[in-house]
Amino acid sequence: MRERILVTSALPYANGPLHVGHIAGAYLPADTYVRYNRLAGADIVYVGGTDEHGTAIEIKALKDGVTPKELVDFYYEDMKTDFKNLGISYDNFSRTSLPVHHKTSQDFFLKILKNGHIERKTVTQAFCPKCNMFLADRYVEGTCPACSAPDQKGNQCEVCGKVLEPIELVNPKCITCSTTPEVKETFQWFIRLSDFQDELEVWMKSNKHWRPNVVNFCLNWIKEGLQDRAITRDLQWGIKVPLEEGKDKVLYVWFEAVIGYVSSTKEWAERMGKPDAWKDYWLDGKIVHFIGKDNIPFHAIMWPAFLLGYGEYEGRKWKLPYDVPANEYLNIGGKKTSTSRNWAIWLGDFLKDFPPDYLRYYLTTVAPESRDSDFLWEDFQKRINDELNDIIGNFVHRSITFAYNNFDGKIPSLDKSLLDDDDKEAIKNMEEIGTKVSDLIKVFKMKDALKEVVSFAKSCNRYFDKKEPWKLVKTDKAKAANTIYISLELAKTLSMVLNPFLPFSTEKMLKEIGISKFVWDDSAKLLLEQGKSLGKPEPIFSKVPDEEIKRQVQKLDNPAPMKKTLVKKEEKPMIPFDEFAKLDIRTGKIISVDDHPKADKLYVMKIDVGEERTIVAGIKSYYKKEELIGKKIVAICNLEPATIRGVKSEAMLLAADDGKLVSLLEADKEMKTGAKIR
Ligand code: B3M
Ligand code: ZN
Repeated sequence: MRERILVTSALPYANGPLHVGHIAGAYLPADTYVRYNRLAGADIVYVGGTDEHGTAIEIKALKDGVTPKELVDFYYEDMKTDFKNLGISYDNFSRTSLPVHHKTSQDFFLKILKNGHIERKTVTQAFCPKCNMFLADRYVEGTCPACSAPDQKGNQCEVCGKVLEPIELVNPKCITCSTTPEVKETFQWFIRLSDFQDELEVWMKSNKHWRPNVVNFCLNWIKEGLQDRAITRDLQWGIKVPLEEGKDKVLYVWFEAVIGYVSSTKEWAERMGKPDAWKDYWLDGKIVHFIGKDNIPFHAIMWPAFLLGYGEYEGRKWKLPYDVPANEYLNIGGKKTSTSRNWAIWLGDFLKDFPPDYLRYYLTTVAPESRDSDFLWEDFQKRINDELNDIIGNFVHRSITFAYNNFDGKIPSLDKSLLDDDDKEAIKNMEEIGTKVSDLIKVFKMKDALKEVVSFAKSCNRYFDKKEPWKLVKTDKAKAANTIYISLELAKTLSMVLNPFLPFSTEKMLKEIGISKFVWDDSAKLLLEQGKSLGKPEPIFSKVPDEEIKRQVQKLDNPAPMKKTLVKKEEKPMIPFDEFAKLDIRTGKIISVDDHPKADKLYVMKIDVGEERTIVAGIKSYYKKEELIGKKIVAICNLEPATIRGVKSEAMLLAADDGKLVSLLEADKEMKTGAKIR
């Protein structure tokens, strides 16, 4: 049976652009894994999306002077574009602000509550007397109580990784006004993680195939004894707690964000026209979460606890994560990426200057799989020039060019009776490389897998050099043909096994060899059609010049100031005059005004627009009845009637709305009613 796998990448906060550190951690390795599995014939779905709630969003919006909604709308598009340009091949890229996610999260909350693992508790919370609000998470900063690192946020210490409550910080400050917060009473809902302590421990110990750093981190956490965790917050922006007493609170972003993986899978299934398909993966598949190391506790302890707490879904248990291949950090030039200090290489910028595969290649060679690693511009140049260009690109290009120039642009024929030991060894290498690479990808060792490919490419070049086809072609054309046929097969295999890593360039390479579709196992086969025409060879890569690297280093040292989020104001499309002329706009007079029987903010009015019409208008907060009666107004008279809370409205008053005030458009008192406006 085909293996059924669901792969997720962490949902990035939609509060700033993506940088290469993000990519190395949770996105590129996931994409490589997914692309390999698709070629290998697995039934695999890859989902992600943006994380659009929580204080990380609210605070950035506040800083940029936009609303949270405007902020996330902007970065959702921005990230989606960046991911696409880098070839991150999501089957679905969702957003946690979508209704499907709100519903799914509330369902999780209510189910876990019903199963008795969530309880309401009185809590003391940081409260800023000056700002007059409770300070959730990142609204408080101070010194980490565990490792004494200064300037840590109230949710988690970036230095030692400890997950915190804001009031645990030493020397806490309100981030808005620097006031020392008070501690005040309120209530929140808590999940009793201790209910799952034993089950999680047994499970974690059984995860022998996981990276040891992840398992050890979690076992230490579990050993300390799992504490109850608040899963609600006093914020406006977010998913409402689905209970009457909780209507002013929202679900904690880390409670709902992980559920976003389920919501995104649901959205995918819906789009595919098989709305139940998500269940196959979540109730009966292998779930793999790609994340950065700071997200380990949320994915490997809390998320499994939520899934256990939910109990069965339609009689089946949720699958706990099959693996959580967390990566360490990618530093930049020896220093930790810091968006606040503007020390970062932004993905969008990078892709303006280099092809996406250059980044994919380099980031895989320095993947922080077992320890922090470093992005160094000089190293980048060296890898691209000496490996990607000189070893990989060169072999493919020289093989195709040789065939193109010496064999009429066609794939030469193979005479098996003439194969010598070198040929046989080259073919053997070709047959084996696919398995070597896939064995490593399957256990998330992308870096080692790519190393195997590079050493295979080296062996291909050695074969070519040793055979000296440029001499052979003059002395023994049949043997030269064999060499070039085999070289083309090697180039094909090289392109195929590189495809999960470098999807853009390998597609071009394969096209030159005449292949558009393939499966992983093809990489082990001699399958080129003799006599078939080759595409015109073009160099696939080119060297990165010294000046370019200098420019990049300078840019890193003197970055352009961070731009504020630019939110485009809504633009209305131009419409032809004919469309406008269809509107029947007339002057009218208000005859009577009554309260709407079922709505606080609405009036029901009678107006005279040449004939009498009933109209429902939401202007009660702005006008008293006596201000309205007798007023000469302007109304659109041919909109389809709408029934508003049970009353049919037969026209629409025109009014200006600047966000604060609403003002009815008026005609002069002397104006007749029913006059046409054009
Ligand atoms: N948004 C934190 C981050 O971007 C958080 C991940 C959520 S994964 C469900 O690193
Ligand atoms: Zn304050």
